[in-house]
Amino acid sequence: TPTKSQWFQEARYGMFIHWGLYSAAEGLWKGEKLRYLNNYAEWIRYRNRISKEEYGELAHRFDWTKINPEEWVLLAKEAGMKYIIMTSKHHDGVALWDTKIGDYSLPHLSGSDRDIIKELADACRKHGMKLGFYYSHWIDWEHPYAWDHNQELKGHVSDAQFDQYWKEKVIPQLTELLTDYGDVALMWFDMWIPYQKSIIKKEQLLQVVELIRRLQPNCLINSRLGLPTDKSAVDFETFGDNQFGTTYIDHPWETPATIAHSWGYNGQENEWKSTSQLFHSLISNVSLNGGLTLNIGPRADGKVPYESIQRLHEIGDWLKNNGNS
Ligand code: FUL
Repeated sequence: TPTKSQWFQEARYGMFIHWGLYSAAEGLWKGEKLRYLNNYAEWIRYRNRISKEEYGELAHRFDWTKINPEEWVLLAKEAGMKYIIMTSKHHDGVALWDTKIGDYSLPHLSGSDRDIIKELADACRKHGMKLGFYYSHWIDWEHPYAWDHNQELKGHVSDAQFDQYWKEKVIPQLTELLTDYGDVALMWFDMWIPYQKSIIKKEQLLQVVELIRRLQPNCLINSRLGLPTDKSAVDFETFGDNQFGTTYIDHPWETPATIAHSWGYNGQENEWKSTSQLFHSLISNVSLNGGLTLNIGPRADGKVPYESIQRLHEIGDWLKNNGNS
C-alpha cells in the first residue's frame, strides 16, 4: 500500500509562491530601500519599521483586473512542477483568504471580494496540481501577542499572551484553511529554531498536528513546524533556505529555494541564479532522495517577473525532452 508521502517522494519538484502586501511595496518604502544589505523583500514591514496601518494601505495597490492565479498553476505545469505551496499568511500576519478571524486580510484591507486562496485552489483542482499552504505560525507582526523575530516591534511577549495568540488566531485560521478549500496536500510551517529555544510549547505544536490529522488525514506536515521529522508528527524535512543536499537521506526532504534573492517581489532585485545553477540544485537534490521547491514572487498585479518565467520554461523544456511529463 502506498504511504501518505509517496506522491511527494515522486513529485520532487514544486513551486513556492510568495505573494502578499509586501509584493506591492516592491522592496522600497518611501524611496528608501530595504534596510540591511541582502534582505528579503517580504520582510519590509519589519526591517523598515512600517506601522500596521501604513502597511495595510499597500492593499490598495493590487490590480484586480489583472490578477489570475490560474496563470501561476499553468506556469508550474509548464515548468514540470508537481505541486504548489502558497503563502496563506506570511510573517506580516495578513491572511490572503477571506478569513473570519479578525479583519487583517487581503480581501478586507483591499475592499475586494476576491479570495485568491479559493481561486488558486479551484485552478489547482482544474489542472490536477497539488496545493499546500505556507502558514507563519511563530512570527506574526500583526498580532500583539505573537512572536516578532527579535521582539523589536512589540516588546516582550509572555507565554500566556502567546497562548492567547495561538488560540484566537493560529488554530482557528488553520481550521479555516483545512476546511474551506478542499484537499490540502501539505502544510508548510516556518520556524527555523527548535521549539525548545522558542516561545512555542510542544503541546501547542501537537495541537496543530492533531488538528491537521483530524481535518485532512492525507496532508503532509514539514519540519519547520518545529518538531523533528518522525512520521507521527512531521512527514518531511525542510532544509534551510537555499541549502542543498550533500548526502543521501532516508526520509522525505526538500530545499526551499529562490530564483532571485528575495522570496517576495523586489523591484531592486539583482541576484538572479542561472538556469544551469537551478538545474544543478534540482538534480543533485533528487539524486540524494530529496526535492526542490522553487520560488516565484509575483508582483501585486499577479504577473511573474520575466526572469523567473524564462528560467522555469528552460527547465520545463528540458524535463519534457527527457521523458518527464
Ligand atoms: C524564511 C522566511 O523568513 C522567508 O521570508 C521565506 O518565507 C522563506 C521560505 O522562509 O525563513
